[in-house]
Amino acid sequence: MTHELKTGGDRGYLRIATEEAFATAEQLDAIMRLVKEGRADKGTVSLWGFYGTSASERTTFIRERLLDLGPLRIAAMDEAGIDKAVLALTSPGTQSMHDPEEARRIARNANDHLKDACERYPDRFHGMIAIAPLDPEWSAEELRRGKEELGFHGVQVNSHTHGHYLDEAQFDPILRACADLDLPLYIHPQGLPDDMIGDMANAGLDGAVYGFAVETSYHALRLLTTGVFDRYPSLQLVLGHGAEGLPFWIDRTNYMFNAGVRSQRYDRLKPLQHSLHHYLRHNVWGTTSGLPSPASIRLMMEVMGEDRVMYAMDYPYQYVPDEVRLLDTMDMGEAQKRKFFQANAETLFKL
Ligand code: 1DF
Ligand code: MN
Repeated sequence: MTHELKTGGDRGYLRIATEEAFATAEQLDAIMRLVKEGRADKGTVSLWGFYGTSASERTTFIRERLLDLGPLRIAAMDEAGIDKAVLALTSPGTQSMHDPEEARRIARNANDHLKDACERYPDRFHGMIAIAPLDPEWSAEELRRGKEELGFHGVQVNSHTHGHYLDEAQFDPILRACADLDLPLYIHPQGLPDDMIGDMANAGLDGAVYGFAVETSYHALRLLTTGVFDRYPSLQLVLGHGAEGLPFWIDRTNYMFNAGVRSQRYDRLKPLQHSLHHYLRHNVWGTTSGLPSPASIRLMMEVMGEDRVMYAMDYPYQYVPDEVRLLDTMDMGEAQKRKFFQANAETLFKL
């Protein structure tokens, strides 16, 4: 142990964790019912068939901690020196559901439940809005309620909705509401769609270990390459897990994207107003959830800019206080470290 972890800014910055998960009992019950009735997609069966039923130490901890928005979570934050958590309804949110009425009810109740918790701990908890992408028009209204009535700071969409992606025209009301309301759009992974998962679950690689990054980086690239940020230049996209690897790949992605546009092979690939690098530096923010790696963080800062990289823990999926110590002591200027742990999150989420 290098140093004691305390809240309150003893190292010159507060620590704000920006990808922190909670669940509601109603949400988990609905997901587990789909799994038991054989109506969930393969990715959900792989994840929640395990997290929802296993009696292992890890899964018991995760279930208990997801459902808690009270003293257990505050104690865990105190122990890891986390001053504030930006909280979102855990993956897949409502996106495994088939019935729009059920998805709307679960999202609305989760938002009200989170609002109560934020009122109990106003200096520790901040809320992200849950929506029901199955019903984009309702979701746009819920975004307005979430911002104006609940005082929330962004929206988390758990990647695809039954294999459909936010660049598709049906979801435009959601993108438009995010842009109009100035709400950051956090795209968080979930289980892979049936037509993508292939043999990945058999290989044990479908989840947070690897598959999440494949599917979520694909989702983000669809938004970048189809011109969503030319249509909505003010829209701000947030990606976890080192921006899902995009900063590492961006030169090759940009080169081959341009080659694809020039070839006119693909109907959907049209010239954009800017290079893909430009969108990473003007429309995308990256968090370090589950990726406490100074080398990766420096790469993200170099590619995206040091004003766009933020700390996240990914509680309760990756609750490792020693990772906070590692990042406290990474080789980086004081001002830059304060942006990373505190100031960038305050700016983006208007905390
Ligand atoms: C895992 C991680 C599962 C995250 C998740 O949803 C999840 C995991 C079931 O470790 O298997 O949301 N995560 O946020 O990193
Ligand atoms: Mn997460």
